[in-house]
Amino acid sequence: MTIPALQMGSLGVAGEGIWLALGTIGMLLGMVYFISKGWGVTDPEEKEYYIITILIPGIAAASYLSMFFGFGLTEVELVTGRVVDVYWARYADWLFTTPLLLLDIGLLAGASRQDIGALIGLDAFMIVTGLAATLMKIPIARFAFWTMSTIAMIFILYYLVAVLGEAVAGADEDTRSTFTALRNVTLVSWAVYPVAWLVGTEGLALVGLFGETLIFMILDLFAKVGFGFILLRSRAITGSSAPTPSAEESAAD
Ligand code: RET
Repeated sequence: MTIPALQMGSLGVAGEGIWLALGTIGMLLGMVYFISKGWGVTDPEEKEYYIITILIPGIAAASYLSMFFGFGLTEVELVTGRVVDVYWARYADWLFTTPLLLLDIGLLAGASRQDIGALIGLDAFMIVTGLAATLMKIPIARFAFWTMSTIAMIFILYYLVAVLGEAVAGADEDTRSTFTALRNVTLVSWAVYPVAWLVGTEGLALVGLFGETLIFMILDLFAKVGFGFILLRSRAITGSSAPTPSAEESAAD
């Protein structure tokens, strides 16, 4: 006897359930690692980074689990008759986690509230227009919204380099090098998302749901857990950026 819900949960539509399961586990492991690393941190500024960075894989784990159980999945029937399987839960995940990633990097760079606000506003616009692209029934409308979303993404990436790059210029060496590493992870991983959408089932369907789910899982783990690893291992987040006296200096006092 087969239980449809379980079978669906374990396999997905095209066997992609395996990637959703791995995505859930990867996010949970990342979250548990970040929690254990942050346990006992008392410095308020450092705590803030931990809270944001723990939430990111936590939200993603919930989204991946819902997709694994087939809850975050819907079908869109295009006017052409093609039926697209859409994991909408990703967009719910991204709507919350991408602003948190930008908040982390903005705080690290010492960006102004206005600049962080502008980045987050653009980001919400990118995700919502991306979701619109995904749910539209008319192919040309899908590509029009994809283009809008991609333009918003290009602005975000430009902002990261130009505006945040300028904000971080006066910071200490640890902060600057951590910022550069996080910025590069973000530039590289984010830029692949619209391409994955375009070649995947939502776009030109050159890659099936199985391959596309794998690509998104790798990107999500890199952009969230890889990002968190770099940030939380850095000395840039410990306390204020004022240098702490070295052991010899304190002993000499
Ligand atoms: C979509 C489709 C439409 C065009 C663009 C997209 C961009 C998505 C991005 C997602 C980033 C997600 C991250 C998740 C967490 O780790 C919506 C796929 C531009 C950039 C970083």
